[in-house]
Amino acid sequence: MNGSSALVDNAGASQSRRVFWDQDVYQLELERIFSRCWLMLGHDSLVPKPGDFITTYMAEDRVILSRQPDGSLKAFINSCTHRGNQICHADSGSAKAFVCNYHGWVFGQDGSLVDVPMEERCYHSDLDKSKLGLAPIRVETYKGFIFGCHDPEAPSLEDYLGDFCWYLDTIWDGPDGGLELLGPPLKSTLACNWKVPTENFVGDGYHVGWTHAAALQMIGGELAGLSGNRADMPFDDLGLQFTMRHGHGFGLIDNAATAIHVKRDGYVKYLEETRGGIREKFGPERERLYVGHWNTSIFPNCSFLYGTNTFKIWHPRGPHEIEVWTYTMVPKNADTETKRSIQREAIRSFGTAGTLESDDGENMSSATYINNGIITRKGRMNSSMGKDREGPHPVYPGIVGVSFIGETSYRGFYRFWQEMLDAPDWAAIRANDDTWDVMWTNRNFW
Ligand code: UNU
Ligand code: FES
Ligand code: FE
Repeated sequence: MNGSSALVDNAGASQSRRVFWDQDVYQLELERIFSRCWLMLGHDSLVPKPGDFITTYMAEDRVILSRQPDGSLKAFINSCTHRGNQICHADSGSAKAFVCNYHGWVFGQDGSLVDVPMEERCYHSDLDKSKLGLAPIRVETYKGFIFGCHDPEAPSLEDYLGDFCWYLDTIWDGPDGGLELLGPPLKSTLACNWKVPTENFVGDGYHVGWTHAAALQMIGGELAGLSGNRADMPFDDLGLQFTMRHGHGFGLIDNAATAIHVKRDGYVKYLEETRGGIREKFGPERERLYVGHWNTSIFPNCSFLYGTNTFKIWHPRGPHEIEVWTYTMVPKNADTETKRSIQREAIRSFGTAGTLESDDGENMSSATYINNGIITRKGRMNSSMGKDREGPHPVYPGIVGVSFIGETSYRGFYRFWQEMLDAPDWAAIRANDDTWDVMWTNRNFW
């Protein structure tokens, strides 16, 4: 498909509404995106000791992530190789083995089948246990964040994150030891397509002053000026927007990292005390990032706000529903009270009933369900803002848009989404590595 009938039209910066609605698009996403990309599983801090495990999802597949006796990590499908029952029903814990409820097959911390009730009497040495371990999943970590991937042909996690590592290091490495995730996650369901919150977090600077007008007034601080899109808003000087190979991206609001924090000690002080270390370690361009607020998505379905420090996984549940898992991201070496105050503010703003979270929820649902109308569904959505005001940048990797309020990272997200849907395998995606950004590089904006 091309032009106006394409799901994604890169030149025209528009998308078919079917991307939020159609069951066959969703099935293709499960096959071509969720079965082949690196998906966020968690963080080292959630499984610190040998034997620790969490259960989570990769799209709709249940998985177990388990810390091994040697400190490494393994992940496997949480479904018994006998008759398929779900094995582990706990959200997290510590276990020497996982025992299936149904007939009692026992799987080790590494997912191997280690014991079968009455094995000799029932199977007469005919059962090859070595072939009946839980289906393994590739696991790799970057700066403590744990990802899983089903596709052996996918690039390494570091290559998949690509240029985004340069940005992520600023906060995932930080001044001294990086971040941790505070769980257990808050869980809620939202009646929306998984890409609506993902696109919102990757690059929707436009909605902040409008959707969140009342909340921003209540909070005050650096973002109060955005409330209601005031005419004196410094449009082009608010920050920048970034998109990368593989669809990751974020929007930066300068000097606003701690904007949602009502209390001005604790985290605010922590960032002031540590920004010098960031300048030394990473240079002034990344010190700018360190003291700015980020709204971010890691392709396909993990998002976070740095500064606000809410951390989200949008688990799809069909095309029209998601389960939202919300953690809090905190600096590992901050003191306990600072961590607790970051967590309180993150949950107050972007927890299940958070002031800003609830502002967004109705839009997410409306942007999805409106498309049950057959005529409505045949229309398109527009993401053209700032289209001629972006490009490769002399300092910042990837493609950079000139204002926080723009749709650069929307365009990058949907460009790669379509590429993944079209590509038969990772070899085909790799073949585009040198040319993925031609829609930007043929002009020299910066
Ligand atoms: O809604 C958001 N993504 C947002 C809200 C971003 C920054 C501050 C407040
Ligand atoms: Fe943007 Fe309605 S104004 S969706
Ligand atoms: Fe929002």
